[in-house]
Amino acid sequence: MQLSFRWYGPEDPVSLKAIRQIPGVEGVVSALHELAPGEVWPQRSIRGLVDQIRDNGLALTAVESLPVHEDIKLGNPTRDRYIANYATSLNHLAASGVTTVCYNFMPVFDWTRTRLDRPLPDGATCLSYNHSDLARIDLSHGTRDLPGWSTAFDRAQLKKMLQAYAGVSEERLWDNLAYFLHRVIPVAEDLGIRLGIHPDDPPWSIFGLPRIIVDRDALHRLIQIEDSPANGLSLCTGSLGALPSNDIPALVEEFSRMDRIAFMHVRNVHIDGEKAFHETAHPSACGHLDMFAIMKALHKNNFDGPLRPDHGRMIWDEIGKPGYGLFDRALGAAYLNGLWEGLTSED
Ligand code: DNO
Repeated sequence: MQLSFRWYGPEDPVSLKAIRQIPGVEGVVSALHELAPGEVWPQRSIRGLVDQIRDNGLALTAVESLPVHEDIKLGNPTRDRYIANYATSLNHLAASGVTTVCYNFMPVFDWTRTRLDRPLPDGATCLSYNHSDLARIDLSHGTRDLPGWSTAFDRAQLKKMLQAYAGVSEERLWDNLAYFLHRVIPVAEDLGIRLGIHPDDPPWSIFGLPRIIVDRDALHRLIQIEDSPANGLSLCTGSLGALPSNDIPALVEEFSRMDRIAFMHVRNVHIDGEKAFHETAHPSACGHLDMFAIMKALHKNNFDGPLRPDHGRMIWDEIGKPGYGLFDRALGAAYLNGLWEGLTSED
């Protein structure tokens, strides 16, 4: 595996220098965050990002994310133009040596939580989700009251977006995903790029919107749409792990054996009840996932793609982007590196 760390670009309060000082971390996962979904990623900007990372002694091990425009998810007639742009961006990324690209197919909202600062008994804070709290959020005046999304949509924009999805069933969304993959996977394959879909987080419908990348059946259906190693997964243990019926070590074992994991997000989660969870520190003892079993499955199947610790708690009075501070993620990286060293030295 290539141990990596998410970096939000020059605006990130966590510097490349700090990331380089985390033992074992070889690279960062980043994106051109200033561009809107659907825009072509210019060669020059990609090269600038790659050079800046390299000048700091690291590599760009994956792009997270190259976002999919809503018109593609909706199946609107304009989608062909955005798919062509996507293919152009893939070409430009390949020209700069990028080989792993993460994306998701969640309508309107990416990851969603109901609290960004839930206090834990030890004084840390974490991200958490409770479906009944979500149900109480009033979207009639936009996303104002939705944690993490407060400035994303005003009332009119959100209304329009939710109305557009009213006619999109889960099956329609699958059709739209297949339409997209039939066009971009052959391009990625030719370029030597692996696309990895990120599961829906949380893995169930929110606000009546369809969400489809939620469990083992969905992952199988996805990889069969285009039977190519270029059509892979960004397997996120915490997203899928919010559903106790998802056996995470078994999924990691199964899909890494098939060589369909392009990218790994490894974090732990504590289930608080039905459709309710909070995020914990990475070690197995802190949550419900068996992190050793996850790393063991990857090791056994010679996983050599990028892997990153995922969200961290806020600890040691750090102030930063919820889920993406330095300290707890660095502890996560060191822990995952330790598990890996243990596995490797047994070879
Ligand atoms: C959350 C992340 C996601 C992920 C996208 C990938 O912290 O894992 O936002 O980057 O869903 O497209």
